[in-house]
Amino acid sequence: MSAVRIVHVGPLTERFNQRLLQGRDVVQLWQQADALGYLAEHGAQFEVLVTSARFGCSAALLECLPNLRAICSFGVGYDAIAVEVARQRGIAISTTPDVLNDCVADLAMGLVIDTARQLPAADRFVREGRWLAGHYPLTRKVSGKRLGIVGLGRIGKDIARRAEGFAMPVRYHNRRADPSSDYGYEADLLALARWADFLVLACPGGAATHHLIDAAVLEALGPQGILINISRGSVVDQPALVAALLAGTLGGAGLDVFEAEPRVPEALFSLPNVVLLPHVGSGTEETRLQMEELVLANLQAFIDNGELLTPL
Ligand code: 8YV
Repeated sequence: MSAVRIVHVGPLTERFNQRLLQGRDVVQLWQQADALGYLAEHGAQFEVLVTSARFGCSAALLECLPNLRAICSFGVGYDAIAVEVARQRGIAISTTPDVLNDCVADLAMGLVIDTARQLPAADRFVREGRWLAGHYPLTRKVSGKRLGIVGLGRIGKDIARRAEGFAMPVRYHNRRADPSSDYGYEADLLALARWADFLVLACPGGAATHHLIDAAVLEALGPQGILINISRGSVVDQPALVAALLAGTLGGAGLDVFEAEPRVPEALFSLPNVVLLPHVGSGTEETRLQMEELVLANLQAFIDNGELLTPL
């Protein structure tokens, strides 16, 4: 049994919860009737915290853990982790980058096609017997259309590579141009939205990108434009998005993430040009297993030699 005490803040799969327990001194915080009361009494014992992109780690939680040295998170997003507070205290943070790029990029392209060709609505049309009464309306072509990417990071680049297979010209918007990329850089997000047929959001969440996609960007994308979001719901001004879709001033939206997950605006449920997914970007057996392995490998490396494998 390792001497390092670990606090596990939110349940993942039962398999992961059990693997984490093997040979380690782990307290599952969600099993405590009064988690904050428990931490007020015992918080000083913990050196490592295990969490996920969803559960994160707030500044208030960090305050209860005066001797914490590392946070190992399941997921690549860290917008729910109080990163600045952790940095100031010298707490190391690991996430699970790269292992989920394929699945998230696959899902982004899936949403591009599903939304433009209205596959879920066409499927409902067949299941409800409506084909017997007439043809499904025409939809929009994907191949050769212009794809704008907001956030050309690791996942954004994998989306761009896939889009090339569909002969789609790609341009991107980042805070700064990426010298390692040959794709066209657009410093002005509105100009990218005006140019794009599809605007795909692959940037991190958090304060720096909060409501980056506002009513003006949606208007620039326009009645033929389609918004795809596989990053974070907070990047989009969701009421503005709903209003644009209901008014028909935006052509469609394929969304895997929402501002107040798992709550999704019901006004979108009946729109055939909107595809709604329950945050499943990385949600395949293969990828989730690799994410698990990487969390455990980070944890073990930290316990063994004080170093994380994939630090932020
Ligand atoms: C999470 C995610 O893994 O990686 C991320 O940032 O959003 C997902 O892949 C999932 O929500 C579990 O926390």
